[in-house]
Amino acid sequence: MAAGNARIVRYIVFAAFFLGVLYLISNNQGYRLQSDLYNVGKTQPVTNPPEKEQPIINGGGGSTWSETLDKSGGTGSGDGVKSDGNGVGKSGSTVPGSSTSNSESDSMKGSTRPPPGTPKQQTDLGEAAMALTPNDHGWNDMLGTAPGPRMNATFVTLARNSDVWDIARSIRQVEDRFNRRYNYDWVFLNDKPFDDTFKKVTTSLVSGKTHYGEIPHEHWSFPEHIDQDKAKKVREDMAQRKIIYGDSISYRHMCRFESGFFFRQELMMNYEWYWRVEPSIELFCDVHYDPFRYMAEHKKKYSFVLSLYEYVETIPTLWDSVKKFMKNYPEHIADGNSMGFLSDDGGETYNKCHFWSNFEVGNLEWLRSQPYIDFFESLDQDGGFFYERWGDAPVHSIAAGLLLKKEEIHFFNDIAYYHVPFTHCPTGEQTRIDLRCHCNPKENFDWKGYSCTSRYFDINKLDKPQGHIEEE
Ligand SMILES: Nc1nc2c(ncn2[C@@H]2O[C@H](COP(=O)(O)OP(=O)(O)OP(=O)(O)O)[C@@H](O)[C@H]2O)c(=O)[nH]1
Ligand SMILES: [Mg+2]
Repeated sequence: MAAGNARIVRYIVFAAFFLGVLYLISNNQGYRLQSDLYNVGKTQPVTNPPEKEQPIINGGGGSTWSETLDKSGGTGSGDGVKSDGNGVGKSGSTVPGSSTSNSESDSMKGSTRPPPGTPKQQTDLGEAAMALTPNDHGWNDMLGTAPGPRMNATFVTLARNSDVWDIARSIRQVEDRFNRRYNYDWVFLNDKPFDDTFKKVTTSLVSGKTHYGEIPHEHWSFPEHIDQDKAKKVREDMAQRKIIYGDSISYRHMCRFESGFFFRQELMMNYEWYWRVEPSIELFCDVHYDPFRYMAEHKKKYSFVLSLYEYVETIPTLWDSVKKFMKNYPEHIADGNSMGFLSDDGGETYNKCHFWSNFEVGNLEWLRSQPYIDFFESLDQDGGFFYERWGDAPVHSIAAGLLLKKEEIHFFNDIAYYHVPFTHCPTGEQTRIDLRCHCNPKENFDWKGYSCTSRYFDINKLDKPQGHIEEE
């Protein structure tokens, strides 16, 4: 009897030990899945992933902070969902809230608004088509990681350490309206080393990887051929005439850098597409699809949301330089270009129209191509970045207008945007409702007298969005 009791006790002890081991194994597995999930969004983009982290030119301050900050509690980016190592959410079990609700999203057809908490669901994430309109499947799937492939793309911001809180606001909006579902990387560039606060705050807000680069001196200084005395006199004269930023040296370095160097910083060489974001901008509507993928699939190279006339005092001889370039490099001028956007007399004079470059989604390989580099270097030799105050907006716009076919320039009506003092609020009430916009349509600049956007529509023979007549 005693022997029988001892055997039962042994069985119980053995069973308890076995259950304990089982419990430990299953807990461990759960932990591993969880950490996979939260690390995966910080990997490189799907297409042409860079082999390794690249330091900036001259071995300056390029660094990657995502790995050094513990982000495994979520990033504060909406639902905190990350994508897998391929940049897309895994179908099935690892993306929270993406269990099985195909029928649910089907049943939402016709409505533009999913109930709060509706889980996103896609079975074939890698191949999923983009929903471009409310009638397309998946339009309402605004929770969780977005389906579909990722482009080799990054956000890019030039900023000073003192811009940290203004860029934080911009990032928050870009993440909430778009990137929390896509987890694209973000490259920050500065002529000085970024400080820890800047890195900590921005890394905590971006759902993709963050990279920080210090701009090499030769990209942020006077080229040798510039006559310093002449440049100084220009600044003094512009200060007297109260031309905005007319007396600023750093603003001129900024404009020259954005015109000719940002796209060839070592960190940017890892990418094919960029979306430029400045401090204190606003995004007023949800971005329902991937603008990078839209650009790639529709063969676009450059895009804009706002256009206007440049302040002539800052570019008196810019067009002379452009004409010199056209004469010297006729082979770079595209057939079917947008000269009609830039000039009212077939190229004799510049009408000052330009795309506002504080917002840009564009192709980096185009900017790194020989035609663009020849264009920039030709302008740079003429010295107008310092002898006048040429902005990167007219420089990029004239390049896009002359070196690209006109179909390669895209207007994003559905990306609602503000940079002081102008607003692009999508035309058409239904569009604004579908996109859940919070901008005041009365502030939309597109059809006002000082905008060049009508001209863009005219030369491309495009129909203006419904509702534009009421806004004009
Ligand atoms: N690192 C660095 N960034 C700068 C400097 N000056 C401007 N920037 C950045 O360059 C971009 C354009 O500068 P802004 O001052 O916004 O110029 P702007 O848009 O023409 O003028 P605002 O109306 O003042 O916005 C922004 O992203 C700035 O943060 C500078 O001296 N150093
Ligand atoms: Mg700005």
